[in-house]
Amino acid sequence: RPRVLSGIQPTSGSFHLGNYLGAVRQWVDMQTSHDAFYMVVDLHAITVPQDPEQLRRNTRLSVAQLLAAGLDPEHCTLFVQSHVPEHAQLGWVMNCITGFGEASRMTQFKDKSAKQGSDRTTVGLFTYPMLMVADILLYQADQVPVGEDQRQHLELTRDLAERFNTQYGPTFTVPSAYILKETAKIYDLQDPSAKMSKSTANPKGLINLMDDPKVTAKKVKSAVTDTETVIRFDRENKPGVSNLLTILSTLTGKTVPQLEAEYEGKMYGALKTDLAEIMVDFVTPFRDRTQEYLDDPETLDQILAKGAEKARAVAAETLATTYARMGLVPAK
Ligand code: AQP
Repeated sequence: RPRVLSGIQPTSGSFHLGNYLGAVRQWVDMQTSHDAFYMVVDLHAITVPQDPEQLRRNTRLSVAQLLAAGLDPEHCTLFVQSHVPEHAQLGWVMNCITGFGEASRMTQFKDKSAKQGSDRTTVGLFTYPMLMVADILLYQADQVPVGEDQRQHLELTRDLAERFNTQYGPTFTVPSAYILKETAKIYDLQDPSAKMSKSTANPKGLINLMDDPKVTAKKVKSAVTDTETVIRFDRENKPGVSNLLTILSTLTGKTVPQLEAEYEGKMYGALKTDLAEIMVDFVTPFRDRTQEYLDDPETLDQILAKGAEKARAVAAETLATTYARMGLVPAK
């Protein structure tokens, strides 16, 4: 079975709809067809300041949400990144084979550091992509299911894997990004030209899965559309309506043309009301399941302990080979 690896940050507490449709949903689908490794990337989270108590809480909340979304520890390896020290260790190696200019070209770093200002931007944020490369290469992953915003980091992963393999001999599987065209980028409900993101200026555009379902319904109903009245998919000219159709299509399993036919002659209000209802039906049991996992911390800890053990077995082997290939003398 091909191997798959992906991660999600525990930074915002609640996952948002973009995280779910762009990534986590694919994780769930792939856990049975692939040898799957999924993790909550807390070492990535600390590239920006975190309150310790909140980070602890959000890490557990993230694990609970992944289980609520359908990850099954019997079918996949689910763990917390910092429980497997090899991530930081291989991350260092990746830093050492990356050019400074090359790392400086990462657009996510450029965007985030421009917003934060250079005094508040950490060196950790700069080296974030190389840690992500290590996350992936440690497991010899074939595929990495992510949203469109991660494409450049995946390109870097391929470049570094090839570079290392050329210089030191075949060591890493060169992975490919697994990005589903339809849900690669879910847009902000208030600004459908921007990606839905936890760091949005307007929280009304962001659907958090852990929000009160009433709030979710309200946000859907006040989504920005356009001045036409036709419900049709046209990303260029009708980004708001197209985004709503994408979300509805993914959650119902109906195709976009099917939905266009269904809503022919209907007003935007009808589309929003239906989507609001579908969203509420989705998030209500999701929140309940998440809470159930949170209420049972012992089981959660057991799942994570088992996951870390399985992950470490693979990661340690890759790290040892990497060190040996580079000429580091093994400890006796
Ligand atoms: N809007 C999105 N559409 C599709 N996929 C998305 N992802 C994120 N936003 C969208 C995908 O979710 C996975 C986890 O991402 P992450 O750990 O980087 O989460 P995050 O940083 O908390 O998400 P944000 O909102 O994207 O944060 P900021 O605002 O900091 O940039 C990834 O696979 C990602 O592609």
